[in-house]
Amino acid sequence: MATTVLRIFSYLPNPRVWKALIAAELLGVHVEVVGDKPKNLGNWLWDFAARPLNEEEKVPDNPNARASRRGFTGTLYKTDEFLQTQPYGTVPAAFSPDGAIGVFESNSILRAVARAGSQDQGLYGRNGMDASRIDSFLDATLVFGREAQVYLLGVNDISTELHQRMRGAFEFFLEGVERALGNTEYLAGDELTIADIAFVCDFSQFMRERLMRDGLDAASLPLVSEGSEADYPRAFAHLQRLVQQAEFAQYLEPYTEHFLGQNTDKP
Ligand SMILES: N[C@@H](CCC(=O)N[C@@H](CS)C(=O)NCC(=O)O)C(=O)O
Repeated sequence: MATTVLRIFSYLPNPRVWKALIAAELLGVHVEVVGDKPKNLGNWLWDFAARPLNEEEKVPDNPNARASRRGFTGTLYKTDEFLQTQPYGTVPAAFSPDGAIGVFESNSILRAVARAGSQDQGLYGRNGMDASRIDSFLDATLVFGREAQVYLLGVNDISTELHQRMRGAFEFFLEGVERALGNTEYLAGDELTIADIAFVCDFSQFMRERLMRDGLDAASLPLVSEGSEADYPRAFAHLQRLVQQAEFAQYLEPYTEHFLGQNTDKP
């Protein structure tokens, strides 16, 4: 049994958690995952020792009761210890195996897994400069991911401003991806790295917009990603190729079927 390098608490399934799980599998390390469906996470104690709450604990005067901040509504039960290790109080929330150190932001959780593996595997580059280039893509992906989060949470009641902002972020991000893939086989060079893992998970999450057309239709706005396969062929081919790789496929094949399905070239 591989060593457990991290514990993650989150709603499940969550593409932000898949980043860490894909890296763990590629590196042969183990990440423990604890959590529940998104709608059930309000009935959980958010803590290193996360657990479902008893009925009598789900009361407004529970000292752990806090107003949700982003992506959730209503009350969440977060312990003081949770907020000490997870200052933004978000999930996925990762912890060192003893719970002493909190790691937050899914790209940083991904980095933590990569650092726990052997450098010989090259997943976080083979030297400091490689790692810095990989970090550059991870940061660009986070900026895109944040825009995508605001957009997807607001898509049912979309404004023209929000739509335009997402369109700009989408084009900016994908132009960079497309250009990078014109020079190298993978995003950050000629090997698979965590930059590719973050790209696949965050970009696939954004593509959920194609399953959320109602709000756009009501506002007579097009999909931000309308026709983008033709504009960014390398980005989509890269995504498709990685989604077919076993470590990615178990999570991402069903998740991307709605836009890659018809192109998937299976033996
Ligand atoms: N950029 C962050 C996003 C994390 C995030 O925003 N999580 C939200 C749910 S989507 C959360 O935990 N919200 C807690 C709250 O509403 O209090 C990441 O990649 O980990």
